[in-house]
Amino acid sequence: MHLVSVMMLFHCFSGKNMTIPARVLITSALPYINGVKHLGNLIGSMLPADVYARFSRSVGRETLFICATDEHGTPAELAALEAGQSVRDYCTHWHVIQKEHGERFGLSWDWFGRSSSPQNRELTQYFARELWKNGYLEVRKTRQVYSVAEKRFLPDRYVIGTCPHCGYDRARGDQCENCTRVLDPADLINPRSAVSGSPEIEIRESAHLFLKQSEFAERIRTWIDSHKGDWPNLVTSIAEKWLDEGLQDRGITRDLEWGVPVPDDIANGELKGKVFYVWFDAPIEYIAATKEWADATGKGDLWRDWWTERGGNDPRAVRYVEFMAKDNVPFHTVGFPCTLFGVNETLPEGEKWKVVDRLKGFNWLTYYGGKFSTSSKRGVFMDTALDLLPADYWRYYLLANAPESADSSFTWEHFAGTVNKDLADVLGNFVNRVTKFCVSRFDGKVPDAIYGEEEQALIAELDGRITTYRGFLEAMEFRKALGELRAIWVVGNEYLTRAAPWTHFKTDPARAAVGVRMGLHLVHLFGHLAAPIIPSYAKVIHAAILPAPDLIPWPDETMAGFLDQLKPGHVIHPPEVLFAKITDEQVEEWKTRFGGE
Ligand code: B3M
Ligand code: ZN
Repeated sequence: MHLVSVMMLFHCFSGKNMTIPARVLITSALPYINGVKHLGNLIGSMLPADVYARFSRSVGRETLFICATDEHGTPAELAALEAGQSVRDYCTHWHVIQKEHGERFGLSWDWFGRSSSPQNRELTQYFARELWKNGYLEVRKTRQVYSVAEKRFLPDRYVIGTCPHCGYDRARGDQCENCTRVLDPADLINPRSAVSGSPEIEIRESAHLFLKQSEFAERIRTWIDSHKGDWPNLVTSIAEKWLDEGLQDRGITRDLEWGVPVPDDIANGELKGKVFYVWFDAPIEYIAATKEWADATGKGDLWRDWWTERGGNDPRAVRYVEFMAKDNVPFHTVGFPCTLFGVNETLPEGEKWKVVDRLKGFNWLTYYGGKFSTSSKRGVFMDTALDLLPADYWRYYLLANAPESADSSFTWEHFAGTVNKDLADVLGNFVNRVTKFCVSRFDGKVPDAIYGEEEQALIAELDGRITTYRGFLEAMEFRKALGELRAIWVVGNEYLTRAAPWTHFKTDPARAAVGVRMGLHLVHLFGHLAAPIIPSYAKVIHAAILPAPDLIPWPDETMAGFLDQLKPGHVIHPPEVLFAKITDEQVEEWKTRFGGE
C-alpha cells in the first residue's frame, strides 16, 4: 500500500469532544413510502445528512451514506387500497419516485434501499430471535379493535368516534384532536372504522410480542448522559423526558399482513401470521440497507464492518451519525438502542452492533407558520419545487434556515429575498463580474501579479474564516455554517470593491491585474467551499477556473498557497449568469398556487 494511503487510514481528525475516526457512517431517517415528500421532510433529515456526507468525503474520510424508504405499516396498506394497487406494487412505485426526487436534489446516497427488502426481513428476524433468546421479549395478550366488515384489526388511530370528554365527533382512538386528550378506542362513543365507516367493530383479544424496554432504563440513561454536550440539547431533552416518564415495555408486533413476518421459532409459533411493528423493523433497515449495498456492489461481508463496534484506535473504527426530525428522536434514543443493547449483551467484543455516536435532530420547518400538509396539499413538495427552480436554490435556502434551535418558517418572500441577496447578488454577481472582466480586459487569462498588503490581510482573514466554517460543518451546525460561508463571499466582494480593477485598469493596469488575479482565485475557492452545500453550482463555479473533479476536495492548504496557485496565462471560462433573481410577480404567482399566509 502506498505510504500516503496508509497514513490516511490511521489519520484521525480531532473534533470538539472526540477523535473522529477516518470512517464515517451516515444515515438519514427513512422517508415513509406514502407519496411525495415535502421540503420539511427534506430539511428535517435527508438534506443535512447529505451535506455532512459530502463534507466528510471532501476532507478525505471514507464515507458511507445510507437511506431507504420505510415501507411497512398500516398507512402504506391503506394508501395502496385507495390507489387500487397491491401494497407491494404501491411501494415499488413510490420507492422509484422518491429515489428519483432525492437524486435530483443532489442527495448523494451510497445506497437508497427498501425496508421491504429480503435483507431487512432476514436481519429483523435475526434481531428478534436474539432478543427472544436473551429474554427481552415476552408474549402478552392485548385487546385490539377488530373490524368485522373489513375482516382486520384496526390500529387505534383508525377507529373514530365521539370524544367522551369534549363531544368532538371525529376523535381518533388514540387521541382526540380537538381536546388533545389521550384516548383508548374503547372510550369512544359510537366507534366506527375510519377506513370504511363501518360501525361493526368489536374488541378482540390478540397475543403480541413485547420488548421489555423497562429493563433498559438505566443503561439508556447512562448512555444519554454520556452524550450531553456533544448531542443537541433538543435530542437529549426529548430522550430524558421519555426516561423521566418511565420506559414502557412496547408491543413490537401487529395483526397485519404487510410487514416482516414473526418467525415460527419465536414463542413456539404462537404469533404465526403476525408481522413486526413498522418501528421495530425500520431502524434495522439502516443495517439491512448497508447489506443491500454490499450485495449489489459485490462487497460481500464488508457491510458488517460498518456496523461493528470497535475501539477508537482500530483503523476500522467508524463514527456513526444519524439525522432526523424531533418526532423520530424517541425511537432512536430508546427503541432502537434497546434492540441493539439487548442483542449485544451476549455477543463478544468485536462483534457487538454499533450504536449511534452523534445524533442530530431538527425542529419543524413550517409553511407560513403552519403545517406542511400532504393530505391538503399545503406547502411545497419535492417534485414541484424542482419544476420551479434548480435544486441548489432550495438547498441553500433550506440549509441557511435549518430549523435547528427552533422551528423555522418557509415563506415565499423570505425564500425570494434569500436567493436574490445571497445567491444572485453576493455569490453569482461576484463570479460573473470577475470572470467577465478578465475576458474583456485580460484576454480571458489569469494575469501575473504580486500580492500586496491588502491581499495578505484578506488571506489571513480567510484562513480564520475557513477554519470556523469547517468547525461548524464538523459540528453539524448548518445555519451557522451557511452564515460563515456567506460571510466569506461577502469578504470577497468587499475586497473586490476596494481593489476596483475596473477603475484602475486605464491608469494602472498592473494594479488592476492584482485584483483580477485574486478575484479569479477567490472564484476557485468559492467552488471548493460551496461544494457540500450547492454541489451543482459549485462545479460550474469551479469549472470557470479549472476543470472540476467529481469530488471537489476541501481546501486543506493555507490560503497563501491556495490563492496564488494559478499559472499566469491560464485560460478561464466565464459561466453564463449564474443565479436568476426571483421576481415579485413570481412570488405572487407561487403564493396563489401553493397557498400562502
Ligand atoms: N419513517 C419518519 C416518518 O415517517 C419515519 C422514519 C423512520 S427512521 C428508521 O415520520
Ligand atoms: Zn479546485
